[in-house]
Amino acid sequence: MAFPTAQALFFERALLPGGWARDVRARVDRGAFASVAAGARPEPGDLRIACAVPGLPNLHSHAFQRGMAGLGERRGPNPDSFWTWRDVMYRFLDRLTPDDVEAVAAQACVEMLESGFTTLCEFHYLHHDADGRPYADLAEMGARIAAAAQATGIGLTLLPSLYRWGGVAAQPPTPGQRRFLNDLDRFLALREATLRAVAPLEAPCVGIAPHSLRAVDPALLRDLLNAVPDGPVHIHAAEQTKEVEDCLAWSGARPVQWLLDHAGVDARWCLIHCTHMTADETTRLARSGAVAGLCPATEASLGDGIFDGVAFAAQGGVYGVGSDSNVVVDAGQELRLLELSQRLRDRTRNALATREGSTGRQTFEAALAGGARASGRAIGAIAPGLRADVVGLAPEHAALVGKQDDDLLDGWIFAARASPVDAVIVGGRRVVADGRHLDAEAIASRFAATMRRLLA
Ligand code: NGQ
Ligand code: ZN
Repeated sequence: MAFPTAQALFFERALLPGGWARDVRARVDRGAFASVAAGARPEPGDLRIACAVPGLPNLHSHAFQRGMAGLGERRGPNPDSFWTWRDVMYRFLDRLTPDDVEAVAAQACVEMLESGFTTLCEFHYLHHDADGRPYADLAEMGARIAAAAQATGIGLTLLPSLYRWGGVAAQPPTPGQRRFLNDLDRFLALREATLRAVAPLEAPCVGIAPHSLRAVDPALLRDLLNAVPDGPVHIHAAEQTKEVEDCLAWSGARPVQWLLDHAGVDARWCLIHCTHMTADETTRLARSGAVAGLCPATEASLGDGIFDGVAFAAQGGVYGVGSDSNVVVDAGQELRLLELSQRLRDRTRNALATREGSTGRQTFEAALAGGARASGRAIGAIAPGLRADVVGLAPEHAALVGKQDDDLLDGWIFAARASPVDAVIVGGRRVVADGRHLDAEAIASRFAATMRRLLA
């Protein structure tokens, strides 16, 4: 679908880097803001939005998992855990074809956009055919993620994942992992093919994602970092206590500690989850400039635990949010659950705010900055030079009506039942109007056909 493009946007109210402004006119050139001026007048042809905030980056997703949302909620014969969920997930992905992945990913992207996410950082490890053999195009599956992003208009950072082992200390992979596996040489070829696959997109980014310290060994991680010296590096770390124990038994260090000690963790890095850290790891991670990639809805769903956001934020740690397993896809709800989980644990209120004032505003701006850093794209604010990614909130929505400025963000994040996101612009192109993605119907019907077949 060709999305309508705007040369200029006019916001009655907008959240700019310096705070809320009125009557903002933003000119767009090749998908980026060319100028942003407050106190301006609208001109004919401007795309008008009542209340505009920057689009949020979704810094961690496995899009195909949207197809199994709600299918991991049955008690089994043995105690259920993250690891039994992972078995369900492996069985679900066993039969997925490239067409299936594209259909499911497109639906996930539509839902992301409708909820206020405008960039998808896709942590992509489902590379090979069902028998574990690579496709003729090594990046066949990555190309389907790119196709879904292109079809829906969402910005894309594609993070092909290097997955070599089945557990720490180079344990052999299990059959359920056969579609993920590569050695370094084939991974680097896959990455080249991924670069070609994303080339038709607007301002794409390709990073790397060593899956976890369970899936790569130290020498492989070092060789990977040497081979790809620039761009985002994402890795899962310390999501489950078993992972921490296994890592300690193998190396004498906890996962985040090991990475900080050995991997050169800096602002290029995004460590996903970091649920289980000591106070020392929390301080060191905050100082490293790396992004903590938090996925509160999935972390709750999988029974991971609660990230120490209060200490991390107080020490200037950089964080953002992701929808990970896509069990729910909702930008506002991720921020809500992030804050509420801290309150539940500590029996406090306004836990993640590091200064007086709106918690919604502070967590929203944190997630913009952290998500932008993790994405490696020029995004995260309504400012010249950055991608023109904007979310419009409906001021008449029940959770927003009568409110001003920061209260609008708090209303969205903490008090809305249905999402108040009504307009979404990505790279200057309108992809959501009146809360609906412009191609939502066709994408939903492809998704429905795929799901009926998969679940029959
Ligand atoms: C993943 N998901 O890669 O999809 C993982 C599960 C694993 C989350 N950690 C697999 N939420 O970590 O081994
Ligand atoms: Zn993940």
